[in-house]
Amino acid sequence: MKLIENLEEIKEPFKNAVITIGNFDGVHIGHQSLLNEVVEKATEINGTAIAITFEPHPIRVLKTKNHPPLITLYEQKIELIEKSKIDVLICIPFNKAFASISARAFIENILVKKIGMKAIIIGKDYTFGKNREGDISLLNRFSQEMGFDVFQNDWITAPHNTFNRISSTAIRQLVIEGKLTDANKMLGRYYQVRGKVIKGRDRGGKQLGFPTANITLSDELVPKAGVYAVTVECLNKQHHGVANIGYSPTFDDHQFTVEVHLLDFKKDIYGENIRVNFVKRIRDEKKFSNINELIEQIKKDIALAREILSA
Ligand code: RBF
Ligand code: MG
Repeated sequence: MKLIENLEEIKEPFKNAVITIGNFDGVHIGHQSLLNEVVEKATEINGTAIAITFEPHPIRVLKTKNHPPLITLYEQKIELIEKSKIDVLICIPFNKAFASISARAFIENILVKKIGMKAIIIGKDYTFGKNREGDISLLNRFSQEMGFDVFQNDWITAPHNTFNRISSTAIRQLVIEGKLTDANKMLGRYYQVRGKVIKGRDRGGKQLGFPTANITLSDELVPKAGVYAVTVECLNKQHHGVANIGYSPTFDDHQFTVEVHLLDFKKDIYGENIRVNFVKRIRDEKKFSNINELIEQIKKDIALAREILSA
């Protein structure tokens, strides 16, 4: 996949460009189906499969207060889109000036003239351009005059819970509520956070016998406090583990931490960048009346995590 992070890099239109545009936060199974359709259509017409997205995410630029936490930060989004066999990913630097371009000018000058759009496939609720004027019906109006086809990608329904369709909003909500099994179904993979291992309170190993790697997260979206069965990518290997998210209420330092205990693992990983995949929620965090009760509970958590992760 070719990554283009600046429109100036595009010197001539792509051959038979089949395009999709979106924010693709999470690159969930709905986005994946859209990207697959683009790849299929491009293959049919011997063309170029192109995804266009924006960086930073437009909600970061247009909505300064209370924007929702992103499911995937830029790097992970690129990695996930790359898996879809898209030929070219164009990440348009997004700012207020760009946001003020009319939908018509965006379609005509950028999509058609610069990129060479011959077909576009977008989700039915997607809007773009100044005042969000750009949508499927506007594209349909210009399609003949400007010479491209328009296809609508239908929503994928989510049969298993309260949300009736796959969406980034639904996934954020599920992760915040700790409903990782449902979130994972919508993502088509395990929800992942990334971060660096930092020095903790030096208590897990010494007092409890279960050392934990404490993580400063790069990610914004953190699952609800509690204990989870996880896999951890670290030093180019995948390990099994248990994560604890929360305030460790048995102690009274009231410090929010995200920590993982790796199973059958002894190395020092301070300073390493690691990735944690949330496979399944095990339980709520609890305040124990003594350390031994906490230790007994952690042993049970580990046994359960082993079962979950070996299934
Ligand atoms: N601390 C608590 O106060 N309550 C808990 O329920 C709790 N559950 C944990 C489960 C696991 C699997 C792990 C690894 C840690 C847990 N902790 C819990 C956090 C523990 O107190 C912490 O790792 C040590 O205090 C070191 O920071
Ligand atoms: Mg620790």
